[in-house]
Amino acid sequence: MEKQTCHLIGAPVDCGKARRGCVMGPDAFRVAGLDLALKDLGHEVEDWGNLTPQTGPEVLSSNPAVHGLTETIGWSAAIREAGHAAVKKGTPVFLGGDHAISLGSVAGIADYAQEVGRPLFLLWLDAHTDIHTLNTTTTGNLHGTPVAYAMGLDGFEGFAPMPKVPGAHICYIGLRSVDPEERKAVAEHGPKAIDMRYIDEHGIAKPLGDFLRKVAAMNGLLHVSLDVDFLDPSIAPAVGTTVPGGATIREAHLAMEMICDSGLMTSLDLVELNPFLDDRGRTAEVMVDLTASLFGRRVFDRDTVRI
Ligand code: 4U7
Ligand code: MN
Ligand code: MN
Ligand code: MN
Repeated sequence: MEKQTCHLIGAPVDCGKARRGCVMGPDAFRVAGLDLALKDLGHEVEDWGNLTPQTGPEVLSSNPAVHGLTETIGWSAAIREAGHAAVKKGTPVFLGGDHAISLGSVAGIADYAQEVGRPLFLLWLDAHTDIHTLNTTTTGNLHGTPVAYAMGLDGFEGFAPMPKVPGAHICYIGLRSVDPEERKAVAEHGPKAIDMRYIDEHGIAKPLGDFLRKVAAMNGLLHVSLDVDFLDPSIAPAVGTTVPGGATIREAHLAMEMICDSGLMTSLDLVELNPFLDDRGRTAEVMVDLTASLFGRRVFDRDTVRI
């Protein structure tokens, strides 16, 4: 992999759900040695520290379940601005924070994609589809909404409009918890939805390879959003929304290695790590190891060792 300049953008967002702790996520990634892992691989690392939310007028949703809306809108604006500035200079790595950070990160990258006239693709590695609008969410947890916002679905009053990402440019892998309203949205708007059943039967390489080839054929930018709950809770317990039956450590590393080999990834979210729930830092370490695979760590260099 070519040498990259990685811009670490701390986004300690904790308002996208009820259970607290993701506020400590960015610092846990640092403590687990994310910067050193990237430097060891020959990349340059610039740590932007932790962002703070912008302030604005209070916004109320007509859905009484929705909470943390004004704060989330303020975070989105700050993350969007930082992401847009960072992607012009290198590879942004957004350190969450809960998945509400992607309401900002994807928007910032979409702004850039529009400027340079290239299509943006999203690879969403998650147990969940995160495709609720403010009208369909029953929990009111905004970490369950960033894909709907990216696609330009209605019901995001109060959020600045963003350049739309078409459903056909989105691929989920790892799904195993999808709400009825979300199932309808996926069927209607067409993101590719690879669930765990599909991975059990066919493996992860085939659908991921197909998607990466599509991104390459269209000269797309690729934003990867890695939710801790993509992984099986037995290897990654530090997340509020554990769902059994997730990706194994090898399925996850293979995905990272394939993305790396494609050379297509232009930005990354690491989200939903709740260090308060961790077991001696092991989830943070798994996430750092996966990021290292994404940025080129290998058991063997295939150019020098015959496999
Ligand atoms: B995450 C949920 F109801 N769908 O809307 C919701 F199951 O970023 C979960 O993927 C959302 O962790 C999970 O609250 C959001 C729930
Ligand atoms: Mn999830
Ligand atoms: Mn998620
Ligand atoms: Mn979660």
